[in-house]
Amino acid sequence: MSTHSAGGFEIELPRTLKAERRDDIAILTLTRAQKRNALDDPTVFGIEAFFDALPEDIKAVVLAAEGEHFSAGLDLTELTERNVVQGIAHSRSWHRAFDKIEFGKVPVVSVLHGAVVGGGLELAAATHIRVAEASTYYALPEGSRGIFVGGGGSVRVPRLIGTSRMMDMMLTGRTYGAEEGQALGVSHYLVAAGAGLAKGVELAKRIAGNAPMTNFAVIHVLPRIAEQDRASGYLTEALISSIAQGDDEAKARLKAFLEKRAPKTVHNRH
Ligand code: 1HE
Repeated sequence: MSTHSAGGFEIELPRTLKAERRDDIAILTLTRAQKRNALDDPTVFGIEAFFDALPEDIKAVVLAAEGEHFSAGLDLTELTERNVVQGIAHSRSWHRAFDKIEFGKVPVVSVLHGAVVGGGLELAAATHIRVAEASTYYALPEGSRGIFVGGGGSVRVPRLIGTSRMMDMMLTGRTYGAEEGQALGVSHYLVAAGAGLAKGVELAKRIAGNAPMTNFAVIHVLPRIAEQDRASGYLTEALISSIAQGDDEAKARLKAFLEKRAPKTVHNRH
């Protein structure tokens, strides 16, 4: 694997990835446009290494992609060589890498455009906030390729759009466009062509300004509560809300509001 050092980060990345620092946020970009950002092993391992090694002073990450498409999914040239045991190990390596995003150190905003298909959708689904440009479309072509999702898609995508819609996508090759994806809740923000990165950075900066404890609770605790029974959920909520309140940062922010030094919660247009 040919590697290069990465935009001020103490890590070697494969040529298919680029990292950049902007104050307290990082931008990780897929740079394999000539292969439509197909995800080969070095790229997936690079994503894992990047999120593993994220420095403490980075408070949010933007995941973007060069070229016309966010990602064409799994690199299909790698697929023909694997036996069953290797296939399981490969799928588990994607789970490990994408878990580093979903249950990592900081919130991750993905910026989508063009094809967000197969493993590309699995990758996007592991991020916390999705910004879609108008060119975005979503597909799960695994059905037509004779395979199955292996990057956590069967766990994450039904949580976004429901099992029945995912079945339709996989069985019939149904695709969803950017507006449909927005209506279904795949993306949180729908923006014009070319406007995704600026929006993603704006959102990441806002997220980076939150108390770290709140960001931790939102990405680590909220999804766990959603999977608990009601009684356990209420208890977990009581524990984490009390922990968050007890943090000095929360006390300072509440004091600032009560002393009229903090912004009010008004409706903001997106
Ligand atoms: C690839 C891949 C790939 C492109 N693996 N090489 N994913 C898919 O089934 C989607 C497959 N890709 C496509 O349908 C199309 O490439 C796109 C609609 C995304 C873009 O079309 P287009 O016309 O812009 O590009 P292209 O001419 O098809 O591709 C350009 C190059 O990228 C070409 O290589 P070249 O050497 O001939 O220039 C393509 O072969 C290459 N390329 N996509 C490898 N996916 C953990 S399990 C997850 C399971 C999945 O993700 S299955 C879904 C796989």
